[in-house]
Amino acid sequence: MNSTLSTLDLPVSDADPFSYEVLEDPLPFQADLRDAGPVVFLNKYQVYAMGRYQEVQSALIDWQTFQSAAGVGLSNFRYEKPWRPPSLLLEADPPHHDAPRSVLTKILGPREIGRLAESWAEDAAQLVDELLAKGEQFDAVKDLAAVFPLRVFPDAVGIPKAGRKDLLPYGDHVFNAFGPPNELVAKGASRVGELSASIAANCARHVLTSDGFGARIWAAADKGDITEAQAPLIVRSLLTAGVDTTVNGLAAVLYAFATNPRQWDRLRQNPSLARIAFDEAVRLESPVQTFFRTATRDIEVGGSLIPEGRKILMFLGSANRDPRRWEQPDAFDLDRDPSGHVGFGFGIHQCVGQHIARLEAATVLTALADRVSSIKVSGPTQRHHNNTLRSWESLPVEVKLA
Ligand code: OVM
Repeated sequence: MNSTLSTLDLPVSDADPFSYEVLEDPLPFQADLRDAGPVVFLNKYQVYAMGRYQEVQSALIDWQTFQSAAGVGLSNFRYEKPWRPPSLLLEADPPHHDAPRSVLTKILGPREIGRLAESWAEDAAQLVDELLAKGEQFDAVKDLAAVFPLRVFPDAVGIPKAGRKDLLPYGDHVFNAFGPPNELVAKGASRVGELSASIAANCARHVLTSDGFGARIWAAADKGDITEAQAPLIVRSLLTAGVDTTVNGLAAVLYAFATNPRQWDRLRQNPSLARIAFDEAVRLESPVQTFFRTATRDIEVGGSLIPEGRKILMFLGSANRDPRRWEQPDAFDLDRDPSGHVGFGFGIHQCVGQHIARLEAATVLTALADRVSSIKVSGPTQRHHNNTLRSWESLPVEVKLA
C-alpha cells in the first residue's frame, strides 16, 4: 500500500443521504455519489461511503476488513452502547456469527421451505380474491404488500396472534435506528420499550408453536448447535428482518409491474418469470438501501485511504443501479439476468431469508397474474420515509380482470 496516500485524495460530499429530500428520491444523490468517486467522505456524518457496484460488492465479500460486529448502522459499537442487544447474525462476524448462521441457513433453505408453497399459494389466492371482490381499484401496498407477509410469515415462525400488530412498527424503528438519530428515530422512541418487550415475548420457547421456524431454532439449542441463550435472539432476527423487508420487496415488484405494462404481459405469458421479476425489482428498488461496515485496518480503496475503526456506508441501492455494472440500470427488464445484485447483500451476511422472500413474491405474483390482465397506477403514490428502507405508504392501482 502507498503510505503517502492521504485524505487529500478523497472526494468530500456535504449531502445528507438521510434527509427528507434524499429519502423521497434517492436516485439523484446516488448518481452524484457514484460520479464523485469510488469512495466519498460524507462530511455531515464523518463517515466514508461507497456507491459503485464494484467497490460495494468487493467490500461485502471482504468481511475480514469490513466488519459487522461494530454495528451495521452509523453507531460505532466500539464507542457507543447498542440500543438493543446486537443481532447474533447481522451484527456479528466469524467465528461468533457462524453457528447462528448455519442453523438459520438450514431452517430457511429452499428445500425446507418448499413444504410451505402449497398453503401459501392458497392464502395468496384467497387474499387476491377478497381484494378483487371489492373492486378493480385497491392499494397495492396497504391492501396487498403489507397484508400478505403478515398472513403467512408469523404462522411460519409460529408466534401467537397477539404479537403480530407490533412486527411492522418494530421493524420500522429498527431500520430507522441504523441511521443517524434524526426525527425518524425520535418519532419511534416513545414506543420502543413496549415494542421491544412484545417482540421479545414472542421469542420465548413456550409461546411458539411446535412446528414452526421458532421451534426449530429452539430444537437446534437442544441439539447443542447453538446455546439456549442464543435461541431467542435468533428468533428475534426472523421477526425483525422478515416482515418490513418482504412488505417492501412485494411493493417494489408490484410498482415495477404497474409502471411497466409490457412486462406484466410477459409474466402472464410465462408465470415462471415471477422469480426473475422479484429479483429484478429488488435490484431496482433495493428495499434495504444501505448498511454500514467498519474498517478493521487501514485499507486503500480506489486510491483513497479508509483508516482503521472508521465507518463506511455501503449504498446497496446505488450499486444496483450503477451504469458501470448494469446496462440500462433504471429499466425493469425481465430479459436481464439480475443475479449478482447486492439488494440481498453479498458474502457471508447475504440475506438468509431470501428463499422465503422469493416464495412469498412468486406466490403473490402468480395469484395476481392468474386473475388480472393489466395493472396500472391509478392515483398519487406516497413514499414512507425510513433511514434504511426504500418504502411505500400508498400505491393506488387499478386492475382489469382477466
Ligand atoms: C437482525 C436483523 C435486523 C434487521 C435487518 C436484518 C436485513 C437483520 O435482527 O438480525 O437483516
